[in-house]
Amino acid sequence: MSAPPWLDDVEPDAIDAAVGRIRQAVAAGERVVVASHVSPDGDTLGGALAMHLGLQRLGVRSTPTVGETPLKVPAALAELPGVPDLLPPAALPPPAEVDLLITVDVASRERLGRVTTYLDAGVACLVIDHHASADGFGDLEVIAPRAAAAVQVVDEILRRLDVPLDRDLATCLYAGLVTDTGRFGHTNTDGSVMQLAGRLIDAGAPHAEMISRLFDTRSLGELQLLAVALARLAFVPDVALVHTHVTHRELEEQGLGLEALEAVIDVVRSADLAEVAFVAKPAPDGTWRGSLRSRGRIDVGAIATQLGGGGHAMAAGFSTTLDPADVVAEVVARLREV
Ligand SMILES: [Mn+2]
Repeated sequence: MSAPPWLDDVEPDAIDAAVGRIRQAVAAGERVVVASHVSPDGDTLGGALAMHLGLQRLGVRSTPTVGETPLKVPAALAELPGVPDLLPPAALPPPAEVDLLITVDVASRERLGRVTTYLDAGVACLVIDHHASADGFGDLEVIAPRAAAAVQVVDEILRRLDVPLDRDLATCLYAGLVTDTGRFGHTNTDGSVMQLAGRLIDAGAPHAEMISRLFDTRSLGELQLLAVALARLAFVPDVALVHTHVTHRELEEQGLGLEALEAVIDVVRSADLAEVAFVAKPAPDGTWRGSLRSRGRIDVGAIATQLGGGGHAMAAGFSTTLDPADVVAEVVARLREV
């Protein structure tokens, strides 16, 4: 098997150093905490749980966590192996008893939530990530900006540690791979992604079941919210913009959080005539967050930047105090200048 292309952009010694540090943890009987970022998704949770289970296979005392209280695991990820081992921040061992913190898919210190207490106390930290914007809070870092998912890096490290790929590990890693590639639909899906997917399915990752749970399962409330958003859907033909919004009250009525609006954006952006999709999401403080998606012809990152936000060419966002009708007018004005 040839080396995956994303390895080209990783500091040459970084993976060896990470593997060496974990071997040291094994040899010295160290205590390790493995952390996901707050509001965990499939990549950070799948990657952290795979690392945790891998460490356990090596005989390391490992504890996985998410630095928020209450610790909420999305329903679609609740069945992942290792989830029962997750400890909330209050139940974690004190810094003096922890030798190493490993973070997975955590691009910035604040995304660690309450786990930052370990950093503040000077606990050694190994960062495993694939964000180009990673802010360098670790003592040792393996950052792979061209990897589609952090789980690819976790897999590489576990492989070099000779941890056998079993069904549980494969299931966790697969959750990250399908999440961050949009079930292999995003442009970050390359041969190395598909090769890893093949290995994970061969090792027992329940492919169809996971896709169904992660992408094709919605609560009734989420569907009702979608109905509200779609009833309000509007189209601006000259700039090929589809847009809608959902109010804070409508979210509350369904007992849903802002993350439920990701599904709304995914459906709205599928409109065949749309080059750009825009959804205004109500922030808890009464302001709005604008989410922009492009089909590829228009750089929505540039538009979001003009409006005080940022992001990528295909997906971007910004915050605003304008109400949805006014913010749509702003977006349309910017699109007319493109
Ligand atoms: Mn990720």
